[in-house]
Amino acid sequence: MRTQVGIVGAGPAGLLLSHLLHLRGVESVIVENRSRDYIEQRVRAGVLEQGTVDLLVESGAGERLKREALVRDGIELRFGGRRHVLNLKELSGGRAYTIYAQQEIVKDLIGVRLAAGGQMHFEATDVGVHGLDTTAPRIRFRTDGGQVELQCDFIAGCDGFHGISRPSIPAGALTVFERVYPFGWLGILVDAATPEQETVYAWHERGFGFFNRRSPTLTRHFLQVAPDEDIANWPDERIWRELRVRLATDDGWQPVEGPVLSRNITEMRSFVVEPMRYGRLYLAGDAAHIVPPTGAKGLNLAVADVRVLAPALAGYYASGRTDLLDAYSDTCLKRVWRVEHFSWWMTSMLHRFPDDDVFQRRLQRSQLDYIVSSRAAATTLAENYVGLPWTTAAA
Ligand code: FAS
Repeated sequence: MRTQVGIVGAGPAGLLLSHLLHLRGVESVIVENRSRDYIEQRVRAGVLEQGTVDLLVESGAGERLKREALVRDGIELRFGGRRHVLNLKELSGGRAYTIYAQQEIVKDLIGVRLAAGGQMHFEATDVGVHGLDTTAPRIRFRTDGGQVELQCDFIAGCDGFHGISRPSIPAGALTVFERVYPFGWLGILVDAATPEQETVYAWHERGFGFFNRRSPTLTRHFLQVAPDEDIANWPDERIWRELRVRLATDDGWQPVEGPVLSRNITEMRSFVVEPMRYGRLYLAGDAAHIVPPTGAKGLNLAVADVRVLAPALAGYYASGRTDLLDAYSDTCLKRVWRVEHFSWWMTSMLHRFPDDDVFQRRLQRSQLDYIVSSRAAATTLAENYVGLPWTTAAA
């Protein structure tokens, strides 16, 4: 088989890249090792920056998002039993954030790709990339029909942190920057109708707590737990008991309990590789960088990468220009490191660290008190949370 751009992975990065390339007349084929059904059910992110929403809507992949998503103006910082709502929209000059589940974006993007005749191979096995430092790289994989070799001009490695693209790059060609946090997040998705309210970030003696209203009938909660925690040790009642304690307020707020639809424990790490390219292989999304979910940035950063990569590839086909391709990694890494800092900062401020002492706790509390009492400090959080404006024009 032959195509212009071979894409490994049908997550938000791979699917959106294929869609944006299609809009620019560039052909692509996606190779995904999971089933369509599995990736359309996989619960992950749900907080979208203004820019992510604008790009999905402008590119024609946001019709359902516009109808069903929840647009939020603020977040609530909760500590010392008090609630502190930050109006992010007002603080950031009118930019808000949107709540719409990642799996719904994946469904929408698969929908627009199929409607446009897009080629996607699900449940591919033995996926491998080859000839990366040649002008004819190839993706090899197996389907029910047998062994396939997909010849490409370029390969986009959009296969996430545990994919095969990044490890296919020769050792020494990449520099790795990493920080693994000494805790994880136990996350639950709950079938519970809750009244309108802002996303809650709680700082508590017993560890971090989180609440967000994913839809009028679904809520998402996270609890800080030990990094090697076994989810079997957390029956529903223990989860609710801990949420009631960590999210408690002087005015008696209580989480609305309901059937737990999904649960998992996510490790927390910050990870970046430089450069985000090797030969004709371009890494995008979690394949190149990971942020702890405290800043709600993972999905948005994947979108930011392909927003740079799509016009760079299209520019090559339109006029043979390679300057945007050559600048791809440096362009993306500016935003990557800004977002890495914000996510590390939110994580450091809101979690208990095993080795922290009362001095560390006082510093965290002072940071929180400063944010809720200083417009300058609140504005810093706000503009990073809703997403800094794109610095690069969509060429
Ligand atoms: P993805 O991981 O989404 O997609 C990669 C795709 O490649 C997957 O479909 C995978 O099946 C496929 N693939 C992997 N190996 C392959 C191979 N060898 N061959 C072919 N295909 C292969 N972010 C937030 O902001 N908030 C959250 O609450 C949040 N929760 C998360 C929970 C979990 C458990 C995880 C892992 C991440 C979470 N994130 C969250 C971050 C998440 O949203 C990612 O940043 C986002 O999925 C990145 O998108 P992609 O880069 O497209 O990678």
